[in-house]
Amino acid sequence: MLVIGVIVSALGIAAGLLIDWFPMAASDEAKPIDTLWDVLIIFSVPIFVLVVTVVLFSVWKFRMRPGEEFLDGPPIHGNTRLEIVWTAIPAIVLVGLCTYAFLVLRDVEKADAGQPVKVRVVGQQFAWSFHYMGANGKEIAAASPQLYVPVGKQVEFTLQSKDVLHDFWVPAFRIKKDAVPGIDTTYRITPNRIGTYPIVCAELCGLGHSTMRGTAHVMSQRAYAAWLQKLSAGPKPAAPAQAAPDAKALFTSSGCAACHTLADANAKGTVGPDLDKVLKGKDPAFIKTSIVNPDAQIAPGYQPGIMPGNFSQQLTPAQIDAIVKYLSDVTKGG
Ligand code: HEC
Ligand SMILES: [Cu+2]
Repeated sequence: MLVIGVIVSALGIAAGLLIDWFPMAASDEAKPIDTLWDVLIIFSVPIFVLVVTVVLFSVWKFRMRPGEEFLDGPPIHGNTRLEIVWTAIPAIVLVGLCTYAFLVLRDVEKADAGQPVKVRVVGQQFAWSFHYMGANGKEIAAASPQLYVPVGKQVEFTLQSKDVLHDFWVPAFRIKKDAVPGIDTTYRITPNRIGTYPIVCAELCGLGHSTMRGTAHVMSQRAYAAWLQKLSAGPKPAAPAQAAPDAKALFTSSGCAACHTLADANAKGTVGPDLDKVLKGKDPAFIKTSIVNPDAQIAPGYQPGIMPGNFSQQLTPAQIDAIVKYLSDVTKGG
């Protein structure tokens, strides 16, 4: 049994360490967390194997044989030494692992010297928005629908929610936390790899939960400064001549495509109505109201409160008009 146990444990640990459990790591916090995970695997696999081996061995060795149906087991009154050993060893292992986990937590939550980059993250069914501080120390009026952070600088997120519980998570950064209506929660990470990484909501928050996704851009410090400059300068006025081709891209980038089907934009979302079908013969005024005030009239078979009600703030009036014209044009035929 001992030989089998040792071999299976070794195989289990090897498999546990070889499996790529986590996505690409893009923050300083990821490494200690991933190492903690590996150490937990090294300790838990042999304990799992030991327990399962003893159970299987006992089932086989002490099983009831024909003719023993009415026999009682031998009267055993405990074994003090054995009980002390099997209580003490797990207690020592647990206290050790908890201490180690606590040290990792303290390490990943440590504040760097100097001011962090502060980002206010607001969750709302079913999108994130990101609010930044301007050079004058005031928050920039325009929010960003995507996250931009500089590489190599600690970032402090303050999480808020406008409606229900959400949970802000960039798996590449590893740490996540709930956004709770009415209170601010915070956490810090230090991005250490330039690239783009998915953002997900990790708390079931309604029918559109699975579409509550975004993109985190980790940029060089110089590119970040330039981007922030652009954000504080405000949105560029939309050029009317470009409105038509832009609208298709807007339809996808504003998140409409995640919930709606629209053949022209190659969108296959099924959370909301199929716009190719329901908008046929509808006038632009109806389409506009459906976007800026979705709960004014609910499409048959759907529920209110699923389509986000804040597109009139997220998009400029020119962008909304472009989407309305685009939807009206592409759903006319057929
Ligand atoms: C989270 C999912 C979701 C997103 C994102 C979303 N919608 Fe909707 N949409 C819905 C649902 C659900 C309905 C049906 C309920 C209602 O009428 O409000 C709907 C209804 C509509 C309607 C009315 C259809 C009808 O026949 O009444 C239009 C038009 C529409 N959406 C356009 C858009 C556009 C344009 C965008 C992007 C700017 C968008 N939607 C983003 C879920 C979504
Ligand atoms: Cu959510």
